[in-house]
Amino acid sequence: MATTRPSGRQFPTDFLWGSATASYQIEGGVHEGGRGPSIWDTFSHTPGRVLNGDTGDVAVDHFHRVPQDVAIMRELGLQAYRFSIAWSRVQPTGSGEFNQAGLDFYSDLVDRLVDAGIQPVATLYHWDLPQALEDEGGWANRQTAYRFADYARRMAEVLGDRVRLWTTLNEPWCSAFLGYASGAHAPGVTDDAKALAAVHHLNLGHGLAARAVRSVLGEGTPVSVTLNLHVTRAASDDPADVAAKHRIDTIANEVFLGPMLLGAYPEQVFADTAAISDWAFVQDGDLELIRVPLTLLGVNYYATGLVRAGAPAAVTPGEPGPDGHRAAEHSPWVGADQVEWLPVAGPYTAMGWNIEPQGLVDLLLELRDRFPDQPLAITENGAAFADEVSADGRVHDADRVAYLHDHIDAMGAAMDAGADVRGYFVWSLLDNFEWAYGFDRRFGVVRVDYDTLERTVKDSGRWYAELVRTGTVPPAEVAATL
Ligand code: IFM
Repeated sequence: MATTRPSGRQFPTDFLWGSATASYQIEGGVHEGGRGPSIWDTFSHTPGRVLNGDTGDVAVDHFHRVPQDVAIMRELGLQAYRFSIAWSRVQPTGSGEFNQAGLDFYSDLVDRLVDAGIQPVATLYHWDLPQALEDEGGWANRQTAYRFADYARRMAEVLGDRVRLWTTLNEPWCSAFLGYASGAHAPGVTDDAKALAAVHHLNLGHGLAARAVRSVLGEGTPVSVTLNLHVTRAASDDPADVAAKHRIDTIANEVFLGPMLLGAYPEQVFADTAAISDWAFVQDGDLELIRVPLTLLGVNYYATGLVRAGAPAAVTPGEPGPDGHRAAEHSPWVGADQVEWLPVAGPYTAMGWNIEPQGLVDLLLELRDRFPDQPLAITENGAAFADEVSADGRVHDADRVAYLHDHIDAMGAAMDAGADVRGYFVWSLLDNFEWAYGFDRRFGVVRVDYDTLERTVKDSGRWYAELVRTGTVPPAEVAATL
């Protein structure tokens, strides 16, 4: 894949460059150190749920390889590392007793990062809910939001002296709609009303957890949330197509941006979902709790979508759907059954996602216009490709280098136009368990051999290290020579 944008853009010296991972995707060690089961253990061990029957039992064995993985980050010169905490590792049933071995695991990780000069950025929830809480209704149960805040408070007490930025939730859209509507992700529930309840309880959990962290560490404590804001385009100017896009914007983005940043749900969502839910789970005072000042709004960006008015086309369960998500028999698009997703022009990554850096510019400029005082960070961006190890032992992942090159330049262009972006985290540090696609899709800038668990820095990792070192976007072609 050729690059489409220029090299050489310079970033501010205080811009933060990092990488990101998530607990279930990398840790393994699922039966060690007192960890309790999470919904992803249950889901991945249910036949047919994950491609090839893959599980995170071993994942990439990060649980046993923290020193090595931190050493790789240091070698790459990373300034920050965004990791997530497996709730059931530190509190096996999601309520009650905490597990000292689990707390020690993350405390050791954070110590090693600090020693290596890497800022720890902790995400409290990246999809691995303790199974015991799911047994009580999971995110469809309001109590989960309170349990989440209790857990957040404890983590602030244990790690708060060293963690530089707290993130409450990663991509709550996925937790709610892939988890409880399409069922393509854990816990695999297909109940639209529960998905909407989950939306609200995730929002409430965000607000309560942010407040809990700040109650321990002080009001000025840096807190963020990470959203996978969908960049969706209408197929035409026809008002029906524009309305279809608006419907997706509402259920994909506004149901989180609204309460978290503006203190209200968009009125449209109540109309669009009236046949499914009366939203009686929104209680007096909830919206005040949910809206907290965010130090950073985390933005995850990968691709764009295209819609028009009409009945959805049939999808093949298990295959990438035209909306970019793994298709299932049930749609994740609650209240949007008259919206048709259309294929977007390529090129594509191995996820079937279109490569469109301009989508990132458009997204950042929209956020600039709507929330001019809200600092942003790109908390995930990256690409899956079917990498191979070359005869020279290296991974010449030129497609990934080109993807990163173009998206990082696009981010810079948006910053030049006034988007207040403070940092960028490449997804992902390591090849890892890509949820329902198992180990079949590789996102890492560091290769993991899934037989030996050996790590090899790919050309993209070398290129990214050069970017971090110089603060300037290197030409993509140099990657193979670094
Ligand atoms: O691997 C995921 C990550 O866990 C959440 N954001 C998208 C990534 C790629 O699908």
